[in-house]
Amino acid sequence: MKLYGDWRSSATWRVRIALAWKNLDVDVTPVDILAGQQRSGAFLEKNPMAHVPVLEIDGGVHLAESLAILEWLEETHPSPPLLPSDPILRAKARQQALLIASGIQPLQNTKVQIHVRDVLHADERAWVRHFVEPGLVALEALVRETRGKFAVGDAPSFADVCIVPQLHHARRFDVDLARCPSLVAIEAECAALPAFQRAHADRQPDAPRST
Ligand SMILES: N[C@@H](CCC(=O)N[C@@H](CS)C(=O)NCC(=O)O)C(=O)O
Repeated sequence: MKLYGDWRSSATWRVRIALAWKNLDVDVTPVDILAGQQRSGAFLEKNPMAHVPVLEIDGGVHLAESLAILEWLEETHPSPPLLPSDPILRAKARQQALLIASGIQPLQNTKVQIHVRDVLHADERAWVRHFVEPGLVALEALVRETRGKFAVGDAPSFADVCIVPQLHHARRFDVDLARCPSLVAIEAECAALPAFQRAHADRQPDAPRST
């Protein structure tokens, strides 16, 4: 398998965590989204939406959308799992992951920030904070109902896979996490796990050496 992604992309980071959790090796091909490489003709053939990540699997099939990739990994490599066995808790884990993937991340995306800054002539960092902080406060309320050591019970799930990169991104934009103590505690639990450590943005080959 080959993963096309950017070290700083939270959606790519989700897939890296899942691959590492399931002990799957992939070749990584960096796609520099600040340089616009996701809009090259070669990349658009893999994902016409011009988003990373893309996972290339056997037979030259390209999968995009990080949560669709997580679902495919869970179906094809179920052990160790990233979803609880109880159907309601599975739905809760997916709900929390989707809250981030559909309700928060699209509003902070690089192309959105560039539009806010260069076309609307507004403060893109204030824009990000405006949407991300209430999104995380809502997630905190959901997580309080389901959490153990992790977001849903005592094992990592899709929810944690999304929470870790999202909190890292939030800090880069000075989002106030004071009202999200559960999310911060869960992030600390995840940070102790080797799979989450290997997947960290700063440890990727395309990350700047200084970070
Ligand atoms: N819903 C997609 C979102 C993917 C996405 O937005 N990726 C960002 C990086 S985190 C991207 O490629 N942005 C390109 C741009 O803003 O031009 C997923 O979960 O994979």
